[in-house]
Amino acid sequence: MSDAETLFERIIAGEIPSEKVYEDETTYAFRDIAPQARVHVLVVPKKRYRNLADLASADPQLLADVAAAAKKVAELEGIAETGYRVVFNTDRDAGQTVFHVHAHVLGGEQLGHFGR
Ligand code: IU
Repeated sequence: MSDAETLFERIIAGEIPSEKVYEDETTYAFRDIAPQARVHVLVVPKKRYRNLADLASADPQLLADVAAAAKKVAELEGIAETGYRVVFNTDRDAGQTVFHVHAHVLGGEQLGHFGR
C-alpha cells in the first residue's frame, strides 16, 4: 500500500495535521492543501473504499453519510445558499491521486461552468 493510499487514514487518525471543518461518527472533513476555489473542503469516509463506485456498491449508507456531511460542510462554510459543487474524481482520466474515496466540496465564488 503506497503512502497516497494511507494518507487520509493518517489524517483522520490525527497523525498528519489537517484543518478540520467537520467530523462525525463515519466521516471527516478538512481543507484541501491546494485549494481550487475559495472554499475547498474534502469529505472523507473514515472507512476506506477506493472510489465512488466501490463505496456506492459496498456501503450505500456510508455514501449517504458523505452526502449529508457535504451538506453540513456547505452550511458551516456559509455557501449552502450561494451554491457549491461536489466532485468525486475517479481513476486515471479524472486525475485521482488519493485512492481513498473523497468528495471535493467547492464554492465561495462563481465556479467555471462546463458543457456550455
Ligand atoms: P483527487 O480527487 O485524488 O485528485 O484529490 C486529492 C486531493 O487531496 C487534492 O485536491 C490534494 O490537494 C489533496 N491533498 C490534501 O489535501 N492533503 C494532502 O496531504 C495531499 C493531497 I498528498
